[in-house]
Order: sequence, then C-alpha cells, then structure tokens
Amino acid sequence: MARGLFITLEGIEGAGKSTVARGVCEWLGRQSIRATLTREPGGTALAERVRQIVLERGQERLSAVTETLLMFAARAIHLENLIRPALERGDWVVCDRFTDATRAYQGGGRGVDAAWIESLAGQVHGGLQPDCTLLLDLPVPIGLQRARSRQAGAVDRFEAEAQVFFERVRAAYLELARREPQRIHVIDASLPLEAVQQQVAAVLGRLSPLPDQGRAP
Ligand code: T5A
Repeated sequence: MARGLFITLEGIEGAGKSTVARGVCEWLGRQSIRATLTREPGGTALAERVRQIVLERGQERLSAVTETLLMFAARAIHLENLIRPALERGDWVVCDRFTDATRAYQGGGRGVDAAWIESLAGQVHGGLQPDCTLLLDLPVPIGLQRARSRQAGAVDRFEAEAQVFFERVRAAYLELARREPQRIHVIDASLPLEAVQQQVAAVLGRLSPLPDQGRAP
C-alpha cells in the first residue's frame, strides 16, 4: 500500500492551528480519506511527557540547546510510534506543528544554529518530510490576543515570552515559506475562520490525488 500524505500546520501562538487542524481532518473525511490527527511536541503518551518537561515553567533552567534536543527527542518518539505507522497503513497524518516549529522557535526565536538543527532533523526524520505545510500567518498582537483570551490555565514557557520573540519566530516562518514555496503554503490567518478554512481547502484541493491511498473503505 502507498503511504498517506503528511500534512503539518505551523504558525505562532493563537494562529488557529488546532482549530484548522480539526477542520482539515473533517475535510479529508468528506473526501473519504482516513486521517490521523496529532500534535508536537507530544502525540504519544511518552512524547507528551517530554512536552510537559519542555513547556512547564519549573525551577530549573532549560537552555536553547536543551530545548532543541528535547523537541527532537519527542519528535523521534512520535515518528517511530505514531507518524510512520499511520503513514504506512495509508492514513494521512495531520500534525499540529513539526520541525518547522523548531526552525522558527529555536532557530529564529532563540538563535540556535540552523545547520545543527538541520543535522538533527536529518537524523531524526530519516528522509521523511511533510508533503504539505500550512503556515497560518497573522500579526503577532492578534495571535497573542487570541491565545490569551482562550487561555484558562497557567502560561507556559513560550507563552511567557515577549512580543519581540514571536516577531522573530514569525519572520523565521515566513523565510522558510519563501525558500520552500512548493511545500509551505502561507494562509492569511488574520481573516475570519470561514475565510481561513476556504484558503486551506483550496490548497488541499490542489494536492495530487494518490490512487487507493488512505481511502476509507
Ligand atoms: N514549540 C513546538 C517549539 O518551540 N519548538 C518545536 O519544535 C515545537 C514542536 C507548543 C509550544 O511549543 C513550541 C511552540 C509553542 O509555544 P502548542 O500548544 O502546540 O504549544 O501551540 P500554541 O501555539 O500555544 O497553541 P495555541 O492553542 O495557542 O494556538 P493555535 O492552536 O494556533 O490556536 P487555536 O486553534 O487554539 O485558536 C486560538 C483561539 O483563536 C480562535 C480559536 O477559537 C481559539 O479561541 N480562532 C480564531 N478567532 C478568530 N478568527 C480566526 N480565524 C480564528 N482561528 C482560531
């Protein structure tokens, strides 16, 4: 059986990734395509434990290098236990954040060496890349306002960052999209949700249909 397609969603805090990811799965369902919805960091029980370590604001310091290693540790667990098996059984995998987040947050936001990130990505991905990435782009103040208005519990290590940090993250994402326009599709996420979903459906509709791939019985 041919493998399913690997779709990732990216963007700053409050861009609407989780909301749109659920919409993507519903859209795929309407096309009779089986989809597995997941997220990073996390996605499996063990990787979610790493997520907790990297997001919670504890007593101990986490350097940018440690943060990067933890992101890739969680990703390696996720790839081995969930993403690869799902793709191999023909499901499409819809993943809320993947390695572009490490490039943007740890690389762009924290200044971690880009070549080192690519070297880790090469080892952890083993050649697997997203087939399509939806970059939900919007001005930082709008994203932060949405994220904060929805927030119920404690602020995590990233949400505690200043606006200037997210400006660097956003700029890094846009640069990635500029370099890989075939894979990374920039979606105007400042628009109302319905208009965002229309842009996303237009991108998904252009993906090459693969015969007998991920079709629900
Ligand atoms: N991280 C992650 C790294 O640093 N490196 C890495 O390699 C990886 C994988 C993870 C954190 O980890 C960092 C980045 C993150 O800081 P997370 O929970 O995955 O955290 O990410 P967040 O961005 O914090 O998730 P959010 O839930 O804040 O943002 P979403 O998912 O983009 O937004 P969503 O869908 O929850 O929507 C937010 C609110 O806006 C509304 C929604 O209803 C919701 O209330 N909304 C809209 N409102 C108006 N118009 C629209 N178009 C809307 N779309 C959504």
